[in-house]
Amino acid sequence: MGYVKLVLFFMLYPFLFQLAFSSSLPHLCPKDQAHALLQFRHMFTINLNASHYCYHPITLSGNKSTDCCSWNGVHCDETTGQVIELDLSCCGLQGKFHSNSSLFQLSSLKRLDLSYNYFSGSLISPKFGELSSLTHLYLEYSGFTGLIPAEISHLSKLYSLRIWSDDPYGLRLDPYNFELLLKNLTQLRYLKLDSVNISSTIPLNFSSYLTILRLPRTQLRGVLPERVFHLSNLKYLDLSSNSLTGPISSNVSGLQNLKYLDVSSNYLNGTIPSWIFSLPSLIYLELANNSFSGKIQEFKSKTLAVVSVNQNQLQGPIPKSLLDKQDLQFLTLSQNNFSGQIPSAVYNLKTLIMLDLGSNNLNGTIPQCLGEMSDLEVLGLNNNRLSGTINTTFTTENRLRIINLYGNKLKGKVPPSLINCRRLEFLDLGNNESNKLHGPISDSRTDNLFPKIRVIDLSSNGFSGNLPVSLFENFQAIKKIGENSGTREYIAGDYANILIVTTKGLDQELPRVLTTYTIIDLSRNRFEGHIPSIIGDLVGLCMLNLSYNGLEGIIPQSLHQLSVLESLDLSSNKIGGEIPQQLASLTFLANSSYQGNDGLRGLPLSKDCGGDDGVPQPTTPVELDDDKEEEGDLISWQVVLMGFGCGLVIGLSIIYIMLSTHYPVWFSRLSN
Ligand SMILES: *[C@@H]1O[C@H](CO)[C@@H](O)[C@H](O)[C@H]1NC(C)=O
Ligand SMILES: *[C@@H]1O[C@H](CO)[C@@H](O)[C@H](O)[C@H]1NC(C)=O
Ligand SMILES: *[C@@H]1O[C@H](CO)[C@@H](O)[C@H](O)[C@H]1NC(C)=O
Ligand SMILES: *[C@@H]1O[C@H](CO)[C@@H](O)[C@H](O)[C@H]1NC(C)=O
Ligand SMILES: *[C@@H]1O[C@H](CO)[C@@H](O)[C@H](O)[C@H]1NC(C)=O
Ligand SMILES: *[C@@H]1O[C@H](CO)[C@@H](O)[C@H](O)[C@H]1NC(C)=O
Ligand SMILES: *[C@@H]1O[C@H](CO)[C@@H](O)[C@H](O)[C@H]1NC(C)=O
Ligand SMILES: *[C@@H]1O[C@H](CO)[C@@H](O)[C@H](O)[C@H]1NC(C)=O
Ligand SMILES: CC(=O)N[C@H]1CO[C@H](CO)[C@@H](O)[C@@H]1O
Repeated sequence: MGYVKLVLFFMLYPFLFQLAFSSSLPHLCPKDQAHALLQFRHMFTINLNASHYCYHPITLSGNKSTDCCSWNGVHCDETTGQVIELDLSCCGLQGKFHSNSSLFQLSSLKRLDLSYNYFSGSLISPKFGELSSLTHLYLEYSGFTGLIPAEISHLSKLYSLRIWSDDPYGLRLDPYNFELLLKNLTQLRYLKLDSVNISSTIPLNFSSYLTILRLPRTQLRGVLPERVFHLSNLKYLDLSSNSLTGPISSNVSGLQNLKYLDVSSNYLNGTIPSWIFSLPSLIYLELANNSFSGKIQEFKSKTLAVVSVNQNQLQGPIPKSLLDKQDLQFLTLSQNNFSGQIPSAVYNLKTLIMLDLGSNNLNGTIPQCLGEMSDLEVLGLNNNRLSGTINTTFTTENRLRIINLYGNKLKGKVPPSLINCRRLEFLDLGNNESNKLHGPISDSRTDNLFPKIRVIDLSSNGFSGNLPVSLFENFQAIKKIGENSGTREYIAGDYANILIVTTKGLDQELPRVLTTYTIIDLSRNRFEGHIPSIIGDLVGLCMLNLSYNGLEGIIPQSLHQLSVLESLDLSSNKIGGEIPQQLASLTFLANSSYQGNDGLRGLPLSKDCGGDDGVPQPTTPVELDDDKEEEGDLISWQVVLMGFGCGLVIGLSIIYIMLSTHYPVWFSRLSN
């Protein structure tokens, strides 16, 4: 990840540089300016806790008896002493920002940065339009609501305007004012309006100086006008998460400097025009989640770092030219109809971090060298037609966090070197039904096996032998109960939202999986022997499915420690005996949603069986079944409840938010 940040940092460096406030020589600021600043400061309280975007909050200090030009974030003109630059970003300022604010007395201001504060519910005052010297105005994530006033368009010297609303319904820009703004701000180089409700088509009159145009989540609709691509200085274009329709014009040339193109999450269709593949400086290409069809052509850019075209209707082979991009870090082609084999030359992509080819039509075998790609963290080959063995050696240096081979036709033994994947959080080898993976999944080594694993799905294969006790012992991440409060962590961390995870247990595709959602699914294999009581130590477990195996013996009492378990399926085994009384302490049993409990013996009856609110699909309550008792110890039982404890429901609500704030976190931190 450090490397990605580095690359993107350099890519954005010229723009970040504009932000750097130049240092100036000592000088005295006029008293009225100092007074205005102090007065402004006293309008607000400081809340340094809230904004997670601010890593180094600035303390706004002012001392009447010192020169205000020496205060943090304040810069003055060297000759007049007037305040010309004010950087109050990340100061934790909290309170209402009124039109009578003394800030508007600083009439010489050229740069004003108020981003990342809490002026919650404050309107953007028309008085901003009177700060006529402004070249840079940053109002990102600072809690402003209402309408962006037309007066902003008076700021004809504006070079850079950045407004990002933290509330998607909070800020609105009238389509007419939007056009006005664009027409009048003839010097504009950098325009970013993020999550501002504009709800119009894209106007045609832009400043031809525009270098960075970012209008994501602004409810833009209609076709993407060709005019946008005639902005020859454009380096950075982001129109993602809007409602743009139709094809992208093919009649485009120039754009020698375009580094970043993101039109993902729109309704664009047709083929991807060939000029996109010819862009010489392209680093970042995001076309995901549209309806593009046809083939991908060979890429000319040598600098590509990110190619993300997932969730379209693309087909054909994986382009060869992608395999010699020395800087490629993210390649996501999933959820299309790409066919052919995975070229083994993929190994040449030494910098690749994410290879997501899932849900396509790929066949052939898994290239042998994949386990040797030293930077690879995410390998998604699920839901294809891959066959043969997993004949790769995972080196001890590998950094894999996700391996998803679900839904292929793989067979043979799981490579013993899999145990070298110490960073693994998600392993899905499930549903390789037609051929079946088998073999022992652990060896005699008992230390450090998958300490970070949170989801392991080996279902519908041919694994045999006793349940792998030594594996369970090392599932450190499941041995604690995940915290659902505070910031959410996702499997695969920061870039998880460009990864779609499919698991059978969830029976749906989740854009990202909360790290608190832990799954062990070993169903439909040939495991035998007893259920080891050590499973009871996996207290963070949300879902355990051991059904359709040859397990026998009794249910260990230790299972009652699984206090956040939402789903337990032990059906179709040869488990016998009493169901331990202690299982009554499992909260989901108290919540009584059962299914298919034929033959349960002694499962504690709960008081509020079935039908109560908030609990999904309660079915048959538990009953004793004497007939089954006569069949000896062969008891088939199943308890199912999809609950709330482990965050699936929370996870789903997060997905919505994720779709509307599409940026990978690591990216927004750098670029906003
Ligand atoms: C303000 O600055 C003066 C001069 O440097 C210093 O003596 C005084 O302690 C400062 N006051 C505060 C409140 O920091
Ligand atoms: C500024 O306006 C607000 C709201 O109208 C008012 O409450 C406040 O007293 C005013 N402050 C000054 C210094 O006039
Ligand atoms: C355009 O900017 C000028 C200031 O240069 C201003 O006088 C004029 O009113 C602005 N036009 C609009 C339509 O806002
Ligand atoms: C805006 O663009 C349209 C189409 O290019 C053009 O006809 C019109 O004259 C432009 N208006 C202004 C004010 O520049
Ligand atoms: C693209 O979508 C539009 C509707 O937005 C539709 O009319 C058109 O036929 C589609 N074109 C293709 C090539 O699918
Ligand atoms: C996927 O591509 C294959 C050809 O490789 C084609 O036969 C099939 O119809 C395509 N499937 C879809 C859903 O477009
Ligand atoms: C795995 O790859 C090695 C090295 O190429 C080869 O010798 C071996 O036959 C392969 N095994 C299988 C089962 O394909
Ligand atoms: C457990 O796995 C079996 C077979 O893979 C599946 O049919 C069943 O629905 C699963 N149980 C739960 C509760 O998901
Ligand atoms: C005993 C117990 O944990 N009951 C829980 C059942 O589920 C509801 C939510 O649907 C919880 O509020 C209860 O605490």
